[in-house]
Amino acid sequence: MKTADIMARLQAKYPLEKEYLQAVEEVLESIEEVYNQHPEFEAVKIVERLVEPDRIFTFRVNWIDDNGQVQTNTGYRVQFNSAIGPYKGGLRFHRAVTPSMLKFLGFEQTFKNALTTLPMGGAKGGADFDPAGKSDAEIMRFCQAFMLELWNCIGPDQDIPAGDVGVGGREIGYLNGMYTKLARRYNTGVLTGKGMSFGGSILRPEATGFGALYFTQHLLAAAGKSIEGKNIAISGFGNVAWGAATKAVQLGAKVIAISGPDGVCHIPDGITKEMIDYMLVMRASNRNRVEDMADRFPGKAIFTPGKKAWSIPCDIALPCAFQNELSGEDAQELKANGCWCCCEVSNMGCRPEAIHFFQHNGVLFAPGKAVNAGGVATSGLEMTQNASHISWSAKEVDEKLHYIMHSIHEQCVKYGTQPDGSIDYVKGANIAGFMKVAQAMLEQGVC
Ligand code: 2IT
Repeated sequence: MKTADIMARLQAKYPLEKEYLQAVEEVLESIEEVYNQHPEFEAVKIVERLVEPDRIFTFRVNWIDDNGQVQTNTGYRVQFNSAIGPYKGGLRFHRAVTPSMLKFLGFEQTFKNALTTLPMGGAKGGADFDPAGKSDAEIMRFCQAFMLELWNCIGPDQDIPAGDVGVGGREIGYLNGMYTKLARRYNTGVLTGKGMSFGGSILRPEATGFGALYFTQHLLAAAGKSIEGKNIAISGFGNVAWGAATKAVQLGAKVIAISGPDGVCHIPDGITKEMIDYMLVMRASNRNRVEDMADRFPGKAIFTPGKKAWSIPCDIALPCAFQNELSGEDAQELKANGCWCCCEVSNMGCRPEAIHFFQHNGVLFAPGKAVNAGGVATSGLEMTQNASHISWSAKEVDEKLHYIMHSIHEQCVKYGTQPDGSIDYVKGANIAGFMKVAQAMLEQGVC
């Protein structure tokens, strides 16, 4: 297999699908050498099959806004790969959602889920619906209309969606209510990230951020460093950024910046519990403005419009917002300001130039599919609890999450350790995830 040949074919076939092509190229470059040492994979065209989703459902979603006007959006579910288990992955509601975005996310999810040690295949879905400025009633009607189209394609042993950007606990509640009504199935295991009163797992809301910090701790320990007292810059103020900020503070670090689409808040004394709580209020408001933090905590959070979190000097950068949010220039600015570690928490948060710069300029870097896998892993734990009709304590879930993040780090070390002893976490995560999926495909024949 030659990455260049496969990429040329995919580029000709999907010339406009930039995010998808970017995600596939990153993985293929990492695995090419190992793949070519396995002629049994090549014999059954594992890579050619793995880069294409199993199937994509596309559907129109009609709903009525608060003014009585009919609105139309497009919804999707990309069932990417089921070699190691039922399809699993989040739903994204964002105005920029396209098949390319969901194919990249489904592709990444396939490897991420393989890393979790749990039996889950990869999927992603969502709609080009923009939650910004929508009322609660509009969000509910949209979720119900979306599920009216989706319910037939999913099921607890088939495909289990969850949240992602624009889909949190509130949206999962509305989606689950409609699924239950349509399917007349009261087994609560078809969506994860549910409320605690109807089958949700304790710690699922925090899990992506907590897991990211546990992974960061392992990465720092492997480099002979610790997180205590370090300055951390975080992008975003959604569920993932909130969990990351909470755990960072618990572990003795100082979060000195959070950012949003409108700019950055510099927090020189470090984020407080009140500010972390306020992130949830900002997210729920659908205003999508980080300046609200500066208005609420004058003098403590200093807002600069149009700037990113990466303009604030820090030790550790944690992108927690959106794909390609950290550019090559951002990486250079971070390094020039003293940053020496970047753990990507968002899916494909860093541009390839940024990753290249970090890796060649002594900045420790780990990719999203390893760092953020604690979210979907805890979704897997929610599925286990639902299937066995029990619920675990916070301690039990947290211990399992710790174990999983440790195991993901070990897999990165196993497959990513370089001849000079350094760890290439991009290679490590991609090869470890790939080997598991490829082996599962091989053993199950061409189907
Ligand atoms: O990107 C992700 O891993 C998620 N949005 C979570 C998916 C899940 O099924 O919990």
